[in-house]
Amino acid sequence: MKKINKYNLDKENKVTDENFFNNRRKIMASALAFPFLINSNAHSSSQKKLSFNKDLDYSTNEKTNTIKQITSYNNFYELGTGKRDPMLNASRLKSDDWNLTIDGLVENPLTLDSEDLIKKFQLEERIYRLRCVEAWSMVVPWIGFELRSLINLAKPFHNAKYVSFESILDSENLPGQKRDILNWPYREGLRMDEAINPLTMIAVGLYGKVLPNQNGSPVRLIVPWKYGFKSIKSIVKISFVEEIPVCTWNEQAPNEYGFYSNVNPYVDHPRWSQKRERRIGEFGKRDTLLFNGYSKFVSNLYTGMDLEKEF
Ligand SMILES: Nc1nc2c(c(=O)[nH]1)N[C@H]1C(S)=C(S)[C@@H](COP(=O)(O)O)O[C@H]1N2
Ligand SMILES: [Mo]
Repeated sequence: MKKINKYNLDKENKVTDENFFNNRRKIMASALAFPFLINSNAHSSSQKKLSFNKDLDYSTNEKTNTIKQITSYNNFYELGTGKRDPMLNASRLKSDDWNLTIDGLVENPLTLDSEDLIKKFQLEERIYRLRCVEAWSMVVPWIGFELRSLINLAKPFHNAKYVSFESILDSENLPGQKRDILNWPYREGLRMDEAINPLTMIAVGLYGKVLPNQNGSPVRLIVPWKYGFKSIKSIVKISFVEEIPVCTWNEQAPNEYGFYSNVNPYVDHPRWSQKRERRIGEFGKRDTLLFNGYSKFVSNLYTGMDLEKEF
């Protein structure tokens, strides 16, 4: 039985500490030296620009993937199962007149439209690693706000133990939903303490502009220490619930995808290793880090848990 303390957390923490320390200056420096990175023209010119602060506490200083890589190599099964399908079918996602409903065990249920999502919260840019369970990774400059700001607004009751998320259901337009490849709509969930962790983010943009459709327009979740599939796209509903919520990939193959799905090089997927990963745009592979390198911020959430059983 492997417990969390056997993973040599101190060593992991030291490595991430150094990374995060080095970040602070480099982020500022690269923003000054390469302003075109922020005004990339790979987003269509019609896409709305966002104003935001740059986060210095949680962002990585690693080289960001290009806007082209981030928008042409995607997982978004509603738009098809191929990596280029989400880009090719992007216009099939109807993201105008969007409403995000927050309900369940809350004092203050509310509905936010696209304008509210951009205006109601102070937006910031967070450069995070995204590690897909398929063993590739990217570094993305997301723009959004902490999920806990939204949670504070909704005021969940004490018996709300989990947060459940639901994506758009539109089988008329979304090509992937014409087939029963998954049990639609796509659903995900977090434990309340994971949801209020400051790393957990609601993203409304990337590279300075609103989200491209293929990346989950107009609003998605980002949980950087978990495998990419937890970061649910194009959310229409967030519910506060008492019982552990249904999660699409867990429901699909419970022996392969657990509820937690924390990035963990010591627990392999039953059909492939999770020890290494390919950063999109690079040759060769890198070592995968426990909690995707975010141990410092999240390892305390799992103290005493057997991460091999609760994967
Ligand atoms: N609604 C929905 N959200 C989703 C998915 C999906 O198929 N549908 N795929 C997930 C997976 S497997 C990954 S790796 C990430 C990919 O995000 P990106 O395409 O923005 O890099 O989105 C996640 N969110
Ligand atoms: Mo993924």
